[in-house]
Amino acid sequence: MTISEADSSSWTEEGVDEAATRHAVALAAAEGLLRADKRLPPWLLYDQRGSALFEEITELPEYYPTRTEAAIFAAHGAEMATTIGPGLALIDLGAGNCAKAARLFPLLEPKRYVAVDISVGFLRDALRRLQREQPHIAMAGVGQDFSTTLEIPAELVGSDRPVFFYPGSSIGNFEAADALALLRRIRERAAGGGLLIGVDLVKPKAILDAAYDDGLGVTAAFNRNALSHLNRLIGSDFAPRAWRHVAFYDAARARVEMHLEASADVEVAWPGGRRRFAAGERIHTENSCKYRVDAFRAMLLDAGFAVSRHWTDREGWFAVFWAPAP
Ligand code: AVJ
Repeated sequence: MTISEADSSSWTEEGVDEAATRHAVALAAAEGLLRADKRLPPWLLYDQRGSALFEEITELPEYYPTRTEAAIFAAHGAEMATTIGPGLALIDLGAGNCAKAARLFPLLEPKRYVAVDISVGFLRDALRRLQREQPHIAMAGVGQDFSTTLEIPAELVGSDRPVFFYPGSSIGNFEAADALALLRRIRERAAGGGLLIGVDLVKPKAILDAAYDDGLGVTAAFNRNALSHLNRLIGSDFAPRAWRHVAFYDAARARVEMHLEASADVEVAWPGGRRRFAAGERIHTENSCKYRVDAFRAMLLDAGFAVSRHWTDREGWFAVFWAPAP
């Protein structure tokens, strides 16, 4: 479905945002609670409140990734633009409020801007505003869960060079095999352009532990909100306050894990399922994988990109890679 808007931005949308589909997907996700390694999908973290809490997280002193990445773009954006070259269609994966991409417009001067996000309502408003400010860039929104499908209508890219933009180290949410599969999917659609991607790097455990378990408890609220979201979607009866936020860096796996831990014995029920949790039992809600520069470069090559270059902050905490797709 494509909706043309009065302001000339176009719109395509898939079923992901329809309430019925959402409900079915969430019900399937709840099956993860019946497994031995109990887990919930990380997208449950991002309803309206979850997205607002994540924005709060990005401003916490402990959460370094957002500001470190922004500093890298501020310091090296001009050089990135020269490296990437002109005539591009910028395809923003997980665009959200489109702010990160918009900050690059003056440098990259894209001919077209395609914003992709699973959360359509948020995106639609942001895009409409942006189109008004930048009438010379052809803008379009695509409502899509690009972790499973990545279909960008060809007319949205036209004859411009497709440059995918995937900031924030969101790639870290995927385990290695899934991350590689996503990079391959992007590569197949990036011919003549490439991928500009932000990646969080391996660093001392104390820094990572604090970044995902902040003093104000914002990350804890963010984590617990996944249960409220699930309750709303499928009618489960989790009491979020009875679950403790647990987050830690596992150096052997180079990833931060987030869990919710039952504070006491509880039984949780939902239409089609129920399960007892003993005090101390955990539900795994998110992984945030950290990379070494060499390992990530190898993954980009494995996905079919040409030799990449990258920019980093002075401490080497975060990296932005440009991976050309010849
Ligand atoms: C949005 C996936 C990049 O993993 O750092 C922040 C999400 N989780 N604090 C990350 C998150 C806990 C964030 N990403």
